[in-house]
Amino acid sequence: SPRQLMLDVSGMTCGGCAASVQRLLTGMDGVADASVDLAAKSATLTVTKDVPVPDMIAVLENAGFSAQLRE
Ligand code: 9UX
Repeated sequence: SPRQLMLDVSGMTCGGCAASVQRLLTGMDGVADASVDLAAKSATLTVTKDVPVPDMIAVLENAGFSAQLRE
Protein backbone atom coordinates (compact mmCIF):
# COMPACT_ATOMS: atom_id res chain seq x y z
CA SER A 1 0.00 0.00 0.00
CA PRO A 2 1.20 3.55 -0.58
CA ARG A 3 3.25 5.09 2.16
CA GLN A 4 4.27 8.65 2.87
CA LEU A 5 7.60 10.03 3.94
CA MET A 6 9.01 13.51 4.29
CA LEU A 7 12.31 14.93 3.19
CA ASP A 8 13.89 18.10 4.43
CA VAL A 9 15.16 19.86 1.32
CA SER A 10 17.55 22.79 1.34
CA GLY A 11 18.73 24.92 -1.53
CA MET A 12 15.32 25.84 -2.94
CA THR A 13 15.19 29.59 -3.43
CA CYS A 14 12.16 30.06 -5.68
CA GLY A 15 9.09 28.38 -7.05
CA GLY A 16 11.08 27.15 -10.00
CA CYS A 17 13.36 25.28 -7.66
CA ALA A 18 10.38 23.72 -5.93
CA ALA A 19 8.96 22.67 -9.29
CA SER A 20 12.29 21.10 -10.20
CA VAL A 21 12.39 19.15 -6.94
CA GLN A 22 8.86 17.93 -7.52
CA ARG A 23 9.66 16.87 -11.08
CA LEU A 24 12.86 15.10 -10.02
CA LEU A 25 11.10 13.15 -7.30
CA THR A 26 7.99 12.22 -9.26
CA GLY A 27 10.28 11.06 -12.05
CA MET A 28 11.63 8.32 -9.83
CA ASP A 29 10.27 4.81 -10.17
CA GLY A 30 7.94 4.13 -7.26
CA VAL A 31 7.25 7.76 -6.38
CA ALA A 32 3.57 8.31 -7.03
CA ASP A 33 3.36 11.88 -5.79
CA ALA A 34 5.53 14.61 -4.35
CA SER A 35 4.23 17.72 -2.65
CA VAL A 36 6.92 20.35 -2.20
CA ASP A 37 6.63 23.16 0.34
CA LEU A 38 9.10 25.88 -0.54
CA ALA A 39 8.62 27.86 2.68
CA ALA A 40 8.86 24.80 4.90
CA LYS A 41 11.81 23.44 2.92
CA SER A 42 10.21 20.03 2.73
CA ALA A 43 8.82 17.48 0.35
CA THR A 44 6.14 14.96 1.25
CA LEU A 45 6.29 11.88 -0.91
CA THR A 46 3.83 9.13 -1.60
CA VAL A 47 5.67 5.98 -2.57
CA THR A 48 4.16 2.77 -3.89
CA LYS A 49 7.21 0.62 -3.31
CA ASP A 50 10.48 0.78 -1.47
CA VAL A 51 12.48 3.57 -3.02
CA PRO A 52 15.93 3.81 -1.42
CA VAL A 53 16.17 7.07 0.46
CA PRO A 54 19.84 7.47 -0.59
CA ASP A 55 18.67 7.36 -4.21
CA MET A 56 16.20 10.16 -3.58
CA ILE A 57 18.85 12.21 -1.88
CA ALA A 58 21.30 11.58 -4.72
CA VAL A 59 18.82 12.71 -7.35
CA LEU A 60 18.31 15.99 -5.52
CA GLU A 61 21.98 16.51 -4.75
CA ASN A 62 22.88 15.96 -8.38
CA ALA A 63 20.60 18.89 -9.17
CA GLY A 64 22.22 21.15 -6.60
CA PHE A 65 19.91 20.66 -3.65
CA SER A 66 20.49 18.96 -0.32
CA ALA A 67 18.06 16.58 1.33
CA GLN A 68 17.68 14.27 4.26
CA LEU A 69 14.93 12.09 5.59
CA ARG A 70 12.84 13.76 8.25
CA GLU A 71 12.63 11.22 11.03
MO1 9UX B 1 14.46 30.33 -10.04
MO2 9UX B 1 15.32 28.46 -8.39
O1 9UX B 1 15.42 30.87 -11.51
O2 9UX B 1 17.02 28.00 -8.97
S1 9UX B 1 14.52 28.00 -10.37
S2 9UX B 1 16.08 30.48 -8.28
